[in-house]
Amino acid sequence: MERQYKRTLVTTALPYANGPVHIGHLAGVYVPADIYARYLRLQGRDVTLVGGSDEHGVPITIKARNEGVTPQDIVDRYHKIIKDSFEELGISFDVYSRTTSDIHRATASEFFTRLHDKDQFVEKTSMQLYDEKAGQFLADRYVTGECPHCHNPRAYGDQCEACGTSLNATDLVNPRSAITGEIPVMRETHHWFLPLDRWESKLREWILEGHKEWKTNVYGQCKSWLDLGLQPRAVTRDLDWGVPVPLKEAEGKVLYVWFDAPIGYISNTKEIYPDSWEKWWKDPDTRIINFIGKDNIVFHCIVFPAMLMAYGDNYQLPDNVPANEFLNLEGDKISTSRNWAVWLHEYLRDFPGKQDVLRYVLTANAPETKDNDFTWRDFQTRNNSELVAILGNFVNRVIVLTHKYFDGVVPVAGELADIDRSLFDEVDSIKESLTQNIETFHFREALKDAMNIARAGNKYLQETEPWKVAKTDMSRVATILNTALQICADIAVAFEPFMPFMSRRLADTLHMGKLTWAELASRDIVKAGDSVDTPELLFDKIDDEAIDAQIDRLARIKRENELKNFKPAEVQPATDFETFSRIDVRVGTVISCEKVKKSKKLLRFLIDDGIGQRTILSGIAEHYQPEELIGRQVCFIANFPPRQMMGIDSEGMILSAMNADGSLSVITPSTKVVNGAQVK
Ligand code: B3M
Ligand code: ZN
Repeated sequence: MERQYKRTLVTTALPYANGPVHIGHLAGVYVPADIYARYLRLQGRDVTLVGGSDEHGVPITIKARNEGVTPQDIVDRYHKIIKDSFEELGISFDVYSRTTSDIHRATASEFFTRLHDKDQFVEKTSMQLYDEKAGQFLADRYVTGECPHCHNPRAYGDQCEACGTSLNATDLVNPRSAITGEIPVMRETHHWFLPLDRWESKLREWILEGHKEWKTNVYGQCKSWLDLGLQPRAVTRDLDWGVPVPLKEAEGKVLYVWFDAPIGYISNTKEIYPDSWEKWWKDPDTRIINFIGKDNIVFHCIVFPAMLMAYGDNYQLPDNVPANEFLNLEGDKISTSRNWAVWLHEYLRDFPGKQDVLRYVLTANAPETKDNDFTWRDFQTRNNSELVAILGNFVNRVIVLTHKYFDGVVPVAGELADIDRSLFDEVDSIKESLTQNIETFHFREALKDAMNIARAGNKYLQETEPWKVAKTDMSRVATILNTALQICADIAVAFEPFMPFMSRRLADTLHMGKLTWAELASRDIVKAGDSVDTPELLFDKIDDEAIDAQIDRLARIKRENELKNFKPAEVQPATDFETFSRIDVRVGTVISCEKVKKSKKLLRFLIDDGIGQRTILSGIAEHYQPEELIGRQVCFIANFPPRQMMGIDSEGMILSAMNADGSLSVITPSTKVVNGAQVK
């Protein structure tokens, strides 16, 4: 029997305030969490949705250093962007706060002090990486180097993003300071460690025995961590940005960001419930659910629970941590540093009023069990052929017909026919699957269930054809449209967690009050005699132009990254003038140019080489339209022996330079020269 709880605390990973949030964050954490919290509210259950900005950590100080501003400037900027864009997307936080708040610093300090007073730390003096030029220790992202596990050359001091391994800075091979690029030296320092090994058996029992129902990707990662054996983890850092360690002997040290950040869930709860926050954290009648991305599993399933166990005081542990995998963008990993992302605040600017479309597409493509991909074409297709053509079309037809035949008043239904009853039965069974899927965090499947209500409605209209029946039997039309209007109301309820803006607009059109999950699939959500507003399209088509603009933007970013990261090929081994002079490079004018049939790469050139004309084939068809080369002067090697390709004799080789993105650019003289001129 499923345990009954009095309330649910839903937490969401606190995004680092060193940049805006992007669609990967939304698909991984915030849209699923909001779906779940909204659903619980529709069920009339007591729920609190907690969010906030994670404002400490080295990425923020590095960004501040690079911009010549303070870390507080950085977090103030991005906390606002993140908070405002979440609000505009309809992420229904009960609190969205920040870890530079006074209440957080006090809560995190108290948490550390309590563990310190209970002797829950191990103190260690160890040798750490130190940058003599910058005059500071190198923790976390302040140092990069080769990952000892997967040999990723750009692993960080706390984690390798390639294989997800959590690292200590001293584990890195060939470490380099991210501040000065210098090779760090080792210097002695003193830190406080959380002895995770002490909690290993309790964690093993709690997770591996007690939570077999967790998602396999979460359960699996915890098991492999526990099987590896847990090690003490440093919870303090030699940094000046963070929550100061509340010990006089710890001058100049701060709490490790991953120690203070999860405590942010507690401080944010305190902020909105100053007198009753403890019932959300220390009452076994509260169910705690942590929504996170897969790179945060260890911190939420191993480290923070160990901290809560060490603290004691009846702190409750999460009942589930439904971590998602990663969302990629157009086949490539989303990356803040490479600007390879769709930023939420930019989406909201470029697609005003289309919050629901993004929520829908990110849920439909959510990386719930494996990494998945977002493409702009898929975004457009789902909007146009699912939201417009299925959902919006059904609702619009029903409301238009209600106005056409009954002046916008819900008609009285007569005796139901079999087809009417089977529609209601179908929505009944959809509701069961929909509820089950949301309860078990299968939001992609749940969204399909919700869309099946609209599909069933369309099929019902097609089969009952009220526009034809209207010629002979208006009472039958009344029953059909009353039934169809109930399905429209079902859509308003079922989609509220997924697309709250559309849901509210539709509910208002149907003059529905507060929505409840209980009314879903009932047969009289809208009452005969109630009026229905004039229809407004719930969704409109997204045209190619809007999508092309986004695809072009990404193409520009890709080119910029390629140029930025371009490393010229190694210079060839030494040669000499005598060898070079045997290669006869000439200038010629392109008389004609055409694609070679059945070849993707080859262009056929006829060149005036000053002596006569020669045919040369060149593999640049993917980089040039033939007509743009006609009349141009090109450089070519004149004394290569003729070579047959695709049955054509090619007499020479046209010279091109390869750009960072692999594109080819033909070499031409800077001023017009005579055909046949030698290149020296
Ligand atoms: N700031 C987000 C991340 O690792 C991290 C989450 C903290 S949740 C307490 O991208
Ligand atoms: Zn690695």
